[in-house]
Order: sequence, then structure tokens, then C-alpha cells
Amino acid sequence: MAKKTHEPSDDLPQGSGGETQQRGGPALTTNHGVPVSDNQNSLKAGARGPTLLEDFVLREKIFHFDHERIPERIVHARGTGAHGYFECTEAIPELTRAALFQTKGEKVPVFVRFSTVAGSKGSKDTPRDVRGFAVKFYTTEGNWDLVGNNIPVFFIQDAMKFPDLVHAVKPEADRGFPQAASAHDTFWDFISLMPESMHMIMWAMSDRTLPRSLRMMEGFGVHTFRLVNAEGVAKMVKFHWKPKLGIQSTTWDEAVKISGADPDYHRRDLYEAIMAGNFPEWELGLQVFDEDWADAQPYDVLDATKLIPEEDVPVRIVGRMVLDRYPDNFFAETEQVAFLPSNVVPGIDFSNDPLLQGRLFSYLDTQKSRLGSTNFHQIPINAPKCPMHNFQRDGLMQVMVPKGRANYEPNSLDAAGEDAGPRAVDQGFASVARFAKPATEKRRVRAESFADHFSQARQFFASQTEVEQTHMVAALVFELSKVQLPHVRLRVLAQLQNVDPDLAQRVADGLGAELPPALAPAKPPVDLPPSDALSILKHTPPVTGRCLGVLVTDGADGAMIEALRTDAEAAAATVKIIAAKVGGVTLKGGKRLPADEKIDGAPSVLFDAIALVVSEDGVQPLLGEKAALDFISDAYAHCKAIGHTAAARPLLDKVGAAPDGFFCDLTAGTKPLITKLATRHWAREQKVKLPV
Ligand code: HDD
Repeated sequence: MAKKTHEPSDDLPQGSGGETQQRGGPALTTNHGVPVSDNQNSLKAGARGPTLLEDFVLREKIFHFDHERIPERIVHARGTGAHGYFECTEAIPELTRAALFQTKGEKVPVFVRFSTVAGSKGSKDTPRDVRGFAVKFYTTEGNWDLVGNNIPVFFIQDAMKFPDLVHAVKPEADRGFPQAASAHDTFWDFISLMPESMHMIMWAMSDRTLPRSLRMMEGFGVHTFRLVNAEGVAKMVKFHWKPKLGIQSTTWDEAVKISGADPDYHRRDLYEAIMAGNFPEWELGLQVFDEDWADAQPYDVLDATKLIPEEDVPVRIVGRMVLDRYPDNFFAETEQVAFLPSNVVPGIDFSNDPLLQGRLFSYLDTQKSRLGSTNFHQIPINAPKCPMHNFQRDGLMQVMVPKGRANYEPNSLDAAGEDAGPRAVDQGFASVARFAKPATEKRRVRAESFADHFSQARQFFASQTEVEQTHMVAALVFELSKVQLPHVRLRVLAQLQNVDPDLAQRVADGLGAELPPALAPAKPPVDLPPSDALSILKHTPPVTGRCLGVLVTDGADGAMIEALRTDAEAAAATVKIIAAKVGGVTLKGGKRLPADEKIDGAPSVLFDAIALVVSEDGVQPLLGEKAALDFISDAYAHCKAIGHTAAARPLLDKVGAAPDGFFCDLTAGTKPLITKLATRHWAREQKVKLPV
């Protein structure tokens, strides 16, 4: 007996199958514009019969779906982006003719993508890793891409070594792990054999690779570039991004726990800030110098493993960047954006840095395999916002429709009244004619001036506070403890001896290893003066943009919660309410307060400080709840400020949280807690003996 067809009936909600959904919106069509009448059922020979090959609607839908993914980036696969603008705050025509720096107050659109380096697209946001900081400026004279990192130096000096570096840090070739981690044999094997990486290793093992937020990290162009003015006079330059919110990092233990609690921590933070109208902002700074000055330095400015101390060449602020719009579509914009260090505009030029020179090829090349076509520049996120005309034609996915027959040059078609096409112009991009240091022979060599691998590494370590130095020691001990080849561990220790014997000894002690003698350096290091700009903790960041986690119970004091909210908002910080159930609590007086998060879904690692607004009755069940106790003991161990009511005392006692200067009695006022949102009470670290 033939079965009946399924009719829209009471047992199905609207739109769950069988029927066409009745709602507003444009007509659903195929990719070719044909209106579709049924998006729920394939075309079959009878209700229970085979699906028909004729069903072009089904075939097109599945065909498109089957090809939705594109290859992820070789490195920097995991990222998030935002739109915004760059505003020139100081015109510098004497330095550069680049259009975006000509007039104070002039703005150009930008798109920024932040990324981790080693992890795959689906990895977590908070590994210990360098962060990419890539900015595309859509200027009136073409796109300028400043493709930098949150660290001002790099692991290697020559692009020839980049594939080796990336192979070494990525999951090991035979076993396919670890994901998004440098704590493994092959990475440290490579590093221990490449002493030029030691300066970058100091940065990578510092808290710089554990940013609290993408909004709270610096950015650097890394290489030396050039600025060229209208007269053709060139100066050398390093680019810096300085975050308005200051620099802040998490501890290692926090980063590890955040990756479990919220693997999307950084992208969510950026999204929420922009959606709430708290637009992240950076200042663009320049270190400008000339070649004579560069020649007099003990390092080579063409060597990307070296920085120029800000004490030697102060950073001059010339603009600001504001990110004020989250992308409408992640794939179309953030995934398809293609950054190319070779995208420079008239007024900006390259240097002979051999790492930069290799990059000038790599990024253009990689887009072909990632985006599949030489026409990737036509994708809206990549297309310039100024006129674009040339004689390049055709290719896969060409979407422009050039008119006429002028697809070559020179031509004289204009003599016949036809459009002859575009022509090169005097004011177009022109390379600086002179090489920094003229090369006279073709040679595969490393310049002698690149040989000092350790002085700046030593300077970085010496510039840190004691707390930061301790974090670096702990990071090195952790990473090397994951290295299984004993000879690799020992070789790293031997390299560290050249950075700082005390550092090397502390790491050896942490590993339970004998400290081997130093490996002979290519050039003996010298002691450079410490630079405060290299430390995070020598600077106090503002409270702006921080988040307070408020744990509440039934019977909590609603006025206190309101006061916390008001004070936080006045300081441009935010508050999240956490309760046993997301439905919220009944406050003293009977009013309901909905919660933002349930206690075990929002551990305190997600907040900058915590407040325990609990009642005497409400506290009792929490004393037996591990998530509540972890909430408090972690905030304590991570040295965060803790605001509390008197009723919270038993909770604090139970986790052994002994009061100190970062405990705030909320009955005496809520403001003191808010002022401590961006700082930590590091002295606790000694007491808690947490892995830092
Ligand atoms: Fe790179 C991506 C930054 C050296 C080859 N790199 C990439 C991204 C950033 C950087 C931020 C992500 C861009 C995005 O969001 O799409 N890379 C750097 C910095 C370097 C550096 C600051 C040194 C100073 N990179 C470097 C070298 C090479 C590459 C020496 C090759 C010779 N980088 C690539 C790449 C990527 C890339 C494989 C992957 C995806 C892409 O380019 O578009 O071509």
C-alpha cells in the first residue's frame, strides 16, 4: 500500500520540514536567479522513491556546499578582523609623499586582521604565540599593507629560513601534534641551532605572547622601511602601533584555562567591544632615522632580529587608527582578505632587509593557492577603493568587463578615436634609486653586521621587572620540559648562557639539569642599557575596556550591584553578572536580576577582577560548589582584585585567600575595586606557587 505524503501538521513547527516557510524577505533563488519554491525537499520519483538527477536546485546547493572550504593560511591561519579608519594627526609631507600623511585630520578606511601564527584555523585564541597585526590602508593612491606582528623583532634574519622555522613549529610531521604550541622537540631543536632566534625567543617567552586582549597589544612593522618625500629624499623608518588601552597580558595559567573556558576569547572580546561602541584604538608612531645614523649603530637596521631602542630614536606619533565596524561576513572579509607586504604606495618603499625581500614574493604567491586565482584583488575586501586600470586581463574568476580592444601598450588606438587605455604617470610609484649598502657581487652570505645574536636578547631580559623575569624563566622551563630530546634541552641552555647566565641557571634548576657551558657566540655580546619601553609592567594601563565578573546569590544587595555597574561604566569598563543559574537571582527586596552567565560557564579567568556580592543565606550552597570555589581561588591565584561583602568571608577562607591590599570591602564603597581592574597584586604569586 502506498504511504501517504507528509503534510504540514501539528506535530511540526513551521519551517522544520515539508512546508515552505511563511515569512518576509526576498525570494530564494538558485545561483542563477531562478526562484525556488521548496527549500526543504529534494525532487523524488514519488514520496519514497529515488531522488532525480534532474533536481538542479539540490545539485547546485550540494555542489556549492562541497566546495565551501578554501586552504587555510600556511601560517596565521586563525584570525579575526575589523573595519575602521586611519586618521592623520600630524601631516609629514617633509618625510613622505604618501597621500594618507599629507593632511592633518584626513581619514582613510582600513581593514585589520589579528592572528595567531602556529595554530590551525580552528585552534584556540590563547596559545603562547606571537600575534599577527596586519593593516590594509585603502589610500587614494592604492592599498598599503603593513603586515606586522605584536613583537618588534623576528626569529630569523633571512627568508631562506622561513619554511624551516614554520615546519619546526607546526605539528610534528610524523604525528600531527602538538597543535598551536611551540613546546615540542622540533621547534626547540631548530631554535637551539639558530642563535639568531634568541632575541625573539626572549619576547616569545615573555608575557607579550599571552595578550589579555587584541585591543591591548602593540603592533610593529618589524622591518626597516623607507619614507620618500616629493623631492625623492628618503629616510629610514620603523612603524609602531601603540594601543590606547595600554599593554596587558594574562598569566600562563589563565591562558591555559581560558582556552578551555572560551577558545574564542579574543575574537569574542573584539566583537563585543566593537558592538558595544567601545572602539579599540591605536596610535601610529614612527622611528625615523637616516642611513648615516644607522651605520653608526652596533647592530644592522636591515637585520629583523634587532630593534631600535625607543630611548635612542623616540617614537613620533603621526596618526591614529580606530576599529569601529565588525565584518558582516567572516568568510567574505576576514578569511578572504589578502595582505601583501609588497603593497606599498608612492612615498613608502622597502629596505634591503633580506627577510622583507623574501616576503615581497611569498604573500603574492600564496594568495594564488589560497584564493585560487590571480584575480584575488577583485574580491571586495581586497579591491582598492581608488580607480584601478591596467592591461592585465582574463584569468580564473575575472569579474571585471573591460571595454574596447586596448589590452596592450604601446598602442595608437586613440589616433583612430578609440580608447587607448591607461598610461604610466610621472607621479606614480618610483623606487628609491640607491641601495642602502650597495652590493657588488652575487653571494649567498650573511652580512658580518648581522652576527651579534645576543646583546639585544640580554637587553630585553635586563629591561624586565622581577615578576616578568620570573614569568620568562617559568615559560622556558615549561617549554623545555615538553622537549623529549635531552640534547636539545641542553643546547638551549647553552645558548641561554650567552643571553644571561643567571637566566640560564634558573632555567636549568627548573628543569633539574646541569647547566652546560655557553656555546661560542658568533660575536661576543655586550651589555646594553635597559629600556623601559620593553617591559609591560613598568607601565600602568588604564581601566578602560576591562571587565568585572560579579558573582551574585539570592538575597544579594541590588544597590551594591548597581553602584558597581555605574562606577564601571564611568570608567568605560563593563560588568558581567554570574549566578548559579543563568535565569538569575532574587535580590534582597524581591527584585529579579537576570545573570549573563552560569557559574561553571564563566570562570574568573574571563574577567579582570571579581566582586562577590553574596548574602549570608546565598553563600551556603556555594561553599559546596567547586565552580564557585575555583572562581575565587583562581582570581586570588591570578593576583586579581577581589571585591566582597562580609557574607563572602567563609568562601574566601575556604579557598585560603588571605586579605591583602587587593581585597576591597564593598560595603565601604565600590570605586576602589574599579580602580584596580587593570592591575594585579603580583606579590601573591610567591604565596600561591602557581605555574606562571
Ligand atoms: Fe608572514 C602571513 C607577519 C615573515 C610568509 N605573516 C602573515 C600574516 C602576518 C604575517 C601578520 C597574516 C596576514 C593575514 O592576516 O592574512 N610574517 C609576518 C611578519 C614577518 C613575517 C611580521 C617577519 C617580520 N612571512 C614571513 C616570511 C615569509 C612569510 C619571511 C616567507 C618568506 N606570511 C607568509 C605567508 C602568509 C603569511 C605564508 C600566510 C598567509 C598569507 O601569507 O597571506 O605567505
